[in-house]
Amino acid sequence: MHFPVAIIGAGPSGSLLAHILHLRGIECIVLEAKSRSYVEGRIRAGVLEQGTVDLLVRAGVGERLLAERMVHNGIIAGYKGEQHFMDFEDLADGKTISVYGQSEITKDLLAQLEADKQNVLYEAEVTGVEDINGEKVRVLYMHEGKQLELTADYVAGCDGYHGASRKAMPEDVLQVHEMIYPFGWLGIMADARPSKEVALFSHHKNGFALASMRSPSVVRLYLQCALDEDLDEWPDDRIWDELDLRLGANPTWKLTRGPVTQKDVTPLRSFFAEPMQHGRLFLAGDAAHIVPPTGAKGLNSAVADISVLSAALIDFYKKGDETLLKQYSDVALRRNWQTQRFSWSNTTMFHVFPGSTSFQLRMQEAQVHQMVTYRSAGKVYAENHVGLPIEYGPDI
Ligand code: FAS
Ligand code: PHB
Repeated sequence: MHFPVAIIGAGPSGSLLAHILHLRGIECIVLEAKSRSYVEGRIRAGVLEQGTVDLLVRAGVGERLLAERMVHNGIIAGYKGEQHFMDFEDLADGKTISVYGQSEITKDLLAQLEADKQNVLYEAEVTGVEDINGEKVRVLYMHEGKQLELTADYVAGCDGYHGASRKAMPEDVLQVHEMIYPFGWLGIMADARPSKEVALFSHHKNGFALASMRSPSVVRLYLQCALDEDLDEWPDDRIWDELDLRLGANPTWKLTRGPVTQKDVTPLRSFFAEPMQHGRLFLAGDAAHIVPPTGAKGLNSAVADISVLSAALIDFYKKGDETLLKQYSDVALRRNWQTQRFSWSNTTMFHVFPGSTSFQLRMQEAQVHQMVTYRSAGKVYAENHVGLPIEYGPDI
């Protein structure tokens, strides 16, 4: 079997790419290691940049998103028990962010691919990508216990951090840059009414805390914790008490509590690989870069990569123009370096590093103070949070 484009992974980046290529009649196949229900059931991101919403709507898969999303016109930044609203509509020229679960986006995309009878093969784990500098790329995969192979003009590696595609990049070509943070996030999902209109990010001497949401009746909250934090040490009441403390509860405001439905610890890491293209292999999303969730950039930067990669593949197959295919890595990296910077600076501003001195804590508080007090600093923060412009979008 030969395809113009073989896509590895049916997460948000792989499924969106397949859908956009289908809209322009470019044939492709998606190979996904897991079952459809497993992929749809993964609880991950939930905050969408304006650019992500715009592309999903333009691609015709935004109807439920627009109907069910919550629109946030800013965030609240907390420090020293104070809470300061940052008005993004004022600071970022009317742009907003949307809350709509990643699993919902994945369901919408996979349903559309099925409705359009697109080639999505589930439980088909790719075990190797070869001849990426040849005329045709060979993709080896396991399906129903059989080792199979197909070829493609181009391969899009959308298989996440642990996937096969990045491993196919020659060692003498690929450079990786990484930072493992000395703390994690203890995250809970709970059935409760959100206690604020927008997300509340808070700096506290005990560590960072974040109050976010998924819907008017489901909240998602996080506490900075140790990487090896023992969840047995954290009964629900202790979590709520510590969240209230770090988020600045006071006689007139405290969190609305409810049954905790999910509890987990997530490590924090900054990682990116360059280049994002070699030969006929293109990396996108978590396959090329991981950001700590402090800026909610993971899903959004994956979609931004797909915006550029789909535009490049459409230019090639519809106009025979390879220019953007050749520029893909430079263009995608230019924006990813900025989302990496924002996620790293947000993480270092709001989290308490082990062994921090009182001077370092004061400097963090001064940084948050600067951001919520001086318009110039507030604008830089807001423009990054709502999402930086995406240089290229698909002609659809
Ligand atoms: P994904 O990892 O989503 O998709 C890759 C797909 O490839 C998967 O379906 C996988 O099964 C498949 N695959 C892997 N290896 C394969 C192989 N060899 N063959 C075939 N298929 C293969 N971001 C935020 O902005 N906010 C958050 O709150 C947030 N929370 C997160 C929580 C967790 C636990 C994790 C891991 C990430 C979180 N992220 C968050 C980041 C997340 O949203 C990612 O950025 C996003 O899923 C990236 O999408 P993809 O690049 O499509 O990769
Ligand atoms: C979330 O809603 O899960 C969320 C929000 C903002 C972040 C990270 C996660 O920075």
